[in-house]
Amino acid sequence: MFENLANKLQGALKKLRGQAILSESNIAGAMAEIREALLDADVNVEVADEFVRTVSGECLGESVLRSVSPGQQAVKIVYDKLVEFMGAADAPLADNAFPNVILMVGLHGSGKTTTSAKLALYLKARNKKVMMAACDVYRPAAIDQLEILGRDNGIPVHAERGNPDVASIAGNAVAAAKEKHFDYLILDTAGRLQIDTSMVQELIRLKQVTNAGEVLLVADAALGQQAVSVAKHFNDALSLTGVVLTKLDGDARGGAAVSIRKVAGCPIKFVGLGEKLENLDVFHPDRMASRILGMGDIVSLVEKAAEKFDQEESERLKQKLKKNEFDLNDFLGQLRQMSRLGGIETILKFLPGGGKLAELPDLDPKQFKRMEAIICSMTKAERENVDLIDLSRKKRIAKGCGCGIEEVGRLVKQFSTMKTMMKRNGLLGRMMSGAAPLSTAMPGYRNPGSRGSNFTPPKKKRKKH
Ligand SMILES: Nc1nc2c(ncn2[C@@H]2O[C@H](COP(=O)(O)OP(=O)(O)OP(=O)(O)O)[C@@H](O)[C@H]2O)c(=O)[nH]1
Ligand SMILES: [Mg+2]
Repeated sequence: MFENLANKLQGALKKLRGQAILSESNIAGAMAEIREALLDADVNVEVADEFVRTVSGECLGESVLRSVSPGQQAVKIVYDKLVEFMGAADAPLADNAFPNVILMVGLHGSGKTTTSAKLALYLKARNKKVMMAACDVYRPAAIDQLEILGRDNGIPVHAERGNPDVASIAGNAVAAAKEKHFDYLILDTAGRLQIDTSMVQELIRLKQVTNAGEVLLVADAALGQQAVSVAKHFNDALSLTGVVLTKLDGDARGGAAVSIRKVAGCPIKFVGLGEKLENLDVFHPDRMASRILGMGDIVSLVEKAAEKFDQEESERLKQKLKKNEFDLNDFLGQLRQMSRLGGIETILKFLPGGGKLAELPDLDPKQFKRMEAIICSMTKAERENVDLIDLSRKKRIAKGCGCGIEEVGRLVKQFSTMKTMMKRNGLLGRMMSGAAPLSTAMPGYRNPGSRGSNFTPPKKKRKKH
């Protein structure tokens, strides 16, 4: 996801980060690279220009130029701006009606039906009573598709075969949901190849009849700029309450995610990351920005773990993280468990710099086994304290598991980066409780408002020769 954008932005930021002094010219150079990266990612040109304009303005501000680490401050500004452009805060689903009606709209094939079922399962997992309604009457197979999804996942579906009047089906569905005390009713609607008047009229009618509190546009991220203009048109006609950006798993560019909020004016609420029904994530602008900038996403990792693994284990892990006692034994446990969630790529994507590692051409499921072998070749003391692992230990570990020293070094480095982030005053615990924004975990970020105690830049280790 977003590999191209992430690589290019990280490249531009690396240069900035290393600068002891920022000048107009080195900022201009970095901004030109950032602009190019955004445009290559298919970010809307006006959005890209506004992004670069505001970031450079802030980078040239007095407080940045005079700060102790201007380069790092500039990186922080880029991060904050990226979060702001993608939506600043999470946008939860409305939950104030009985039933809460969610109208799913979008172009043909964007993923409406799949996402309806994904969303139903998401809500069901949160103890909500959910019903779906088949409001695509134009394709008989559409009703079958929704009914099969409902049947396979234990979600009731309201369907009326033979009734061509979509508005009456929807009205009946709301009445049924009310009667049976459902918390949510998700309406799957028909898609068209392009937005046309009759489609819009039908959706407006559906919105009125059902009094839908959520009108979610399901948009295919792979369409890039086109997805953004579709969002704008739908928003103008229907006042969307949010967007579900689907097929992000196949989107290396990321332009839609960065531009939709600014251009269409409505928040991304969820993202679709695969065909399976569990591949739906809540969209967190801050976490997405930290992933794009290669800062990892440990909070998501913990939450994902919490959903899939038994609560006790995940609580134990959270406590260890809070106390900064998370060691390679836990990491190994997580590796083993995460492999059940979709392989090693899944866990790596969430670790700082892991996006890059996941891209390595030789990375395959066997890689996971190799990481396991590396950790298993370590002594108990080494697993509990990676700082012990010097060159001679690396050699011994490499020999023990039959891999290269550099592989051992890479794994240790990944883990150490993660630990450095967590060390900051139990930062992870505060992040998870919402008391500290993820931005404060950013490598190299010095909180301007703090009294200077919460962050010490990671010291560069001198290589022993
Ligand atoms: N890779 C990937 N595929 C997805 C995702 N969401 C949906 N799909 C796939 O996209 C295709 C179309 O999905 P549908 O849910 O049928 O799309 P729709 O919008 O209901 O289509 P119409 O009803 O024909 O308008 C299916 O093959 C889905 O499996 C996603 O997040 N990632
Ligand atoms: Mg459909």
